[in-house]
Amino acid sequence: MSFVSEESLAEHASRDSCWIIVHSKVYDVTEFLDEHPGGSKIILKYAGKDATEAYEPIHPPNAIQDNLPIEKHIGAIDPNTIVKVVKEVTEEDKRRQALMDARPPLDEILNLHDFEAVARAVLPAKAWAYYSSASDDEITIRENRAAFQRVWFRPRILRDVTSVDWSTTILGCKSSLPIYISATALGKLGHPDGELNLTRAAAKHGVIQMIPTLASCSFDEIVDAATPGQPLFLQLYVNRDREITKKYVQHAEKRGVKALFITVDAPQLGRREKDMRMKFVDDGAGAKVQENQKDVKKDQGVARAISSFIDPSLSWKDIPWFRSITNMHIILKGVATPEDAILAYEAGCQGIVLSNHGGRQLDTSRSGIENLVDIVAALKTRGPWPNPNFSIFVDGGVRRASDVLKAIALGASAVGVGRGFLYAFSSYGQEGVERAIEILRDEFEMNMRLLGARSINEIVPEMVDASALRSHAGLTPTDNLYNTTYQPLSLASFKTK
Ligand code: 173
Repeated sequence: MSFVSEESLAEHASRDSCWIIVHSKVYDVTEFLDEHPGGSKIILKYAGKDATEAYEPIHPPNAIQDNLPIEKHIGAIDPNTIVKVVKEVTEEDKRRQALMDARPPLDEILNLHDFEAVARAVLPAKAWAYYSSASDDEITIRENRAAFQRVWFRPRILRDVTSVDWSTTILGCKSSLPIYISATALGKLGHPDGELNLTRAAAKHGVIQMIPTLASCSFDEIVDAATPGQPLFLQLYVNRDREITKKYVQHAEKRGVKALFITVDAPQLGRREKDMRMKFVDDGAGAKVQENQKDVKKDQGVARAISSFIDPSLSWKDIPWFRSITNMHIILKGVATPEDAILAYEAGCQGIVLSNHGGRQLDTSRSGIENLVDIVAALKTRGPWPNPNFSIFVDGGVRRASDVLKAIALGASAVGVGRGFLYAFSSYGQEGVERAIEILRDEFEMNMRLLGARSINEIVPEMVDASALRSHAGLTPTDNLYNTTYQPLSLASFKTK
């Protein structure tokens, strides 16, 4: 096999003819330059060179192979002769490395907010902006926290709580906690091992991971990293080309995925302004989105740039089609009203996630925990409750086991945690995720004892007072840990000379 030579690479290192290397393969991207959602400038920086490092964290794994016409696949490169782009170490890199070296020891991390504080300090600005951002004025992301504070406990006493058990079954799969790891995109922005940090920690601790469609690692890499029989769910963004979605779904089922969580709250991505402001920061790793292009919108952040395949025409009419292509459980992720909860139930879905996408979609939409109350009441009018064939999940703003217990008391089967685990691996890798799980486990033990519930079944509606949940005003003690890690939005900055 002959490799593409260094000489020919050098000849194709300009706007007129631009070859780049990704994962030891050479691609001719000349005609694609002006179509690149991230702008041509960033690609040209790697003309004739290896772009893998910059490409990896912000592209779905097979983006190039799958989307570039085959005649543009030039060949392979001898891995030993790859022309590396020597990444200069910036002052910012040095500052972050110093913070990495000075991270609190893991055993001094006491709660999930601590991971968030460390992640905020050590992540590249672009990654932090992408992960932490929410839509518009970021009211909903903060409401997600505040809403849990409006639910108060009504603990029972003298119940012999010597042994307490917080394990449960989620969609037929055993779980050591009433929590699953919710899908979050682009894990490699946070850590070189990306989502595999979650897979490995989940395997060790009996937790279920929901694989994101837009993971940085490929679907198969993640499934391969799982232990035999480890339960996995899949989050699905539905492609405009249904054949692609069908193949993806059927492949997932073949590989043993147990449930399909179809995201239904993102026909278009929300405007996340922290992420969008990053287009003004060129750290050389792909953040600078759009400068001189007319055909791509100037205000895209990382997420919008890679989400154009998502089909906004998705509708209730598609649900029977999903049922016809898979036997996996079908769960709609992003339900926010009793009307839609009932439609999902009548459409034969096996469950719903009451979610506002971590506050990243419609701003000033209500929290999942608040919607839970209305939705359970509506479903009770349609048949026996709890219904073993229809599960309700909640996500958004979960930082404590007490948040989870409140959701369970109000009728949720389990709760999704996205950013909490994302920040754990962004700051400490797999060990961080393991520590996060241990912290939650300790919190479950303590809170269940104090609540007088010895098992998940004993967590009943009478154990909470949710009468203030609907009230969006009022005095509540400040959630200091959350407020300290929360980064306020910023306004446009003046030009500096
Ligand atoms: O919330 C998100 O950022 C998200 O779901 C997404 C969607 C498309 C591309 C990248 C991320």
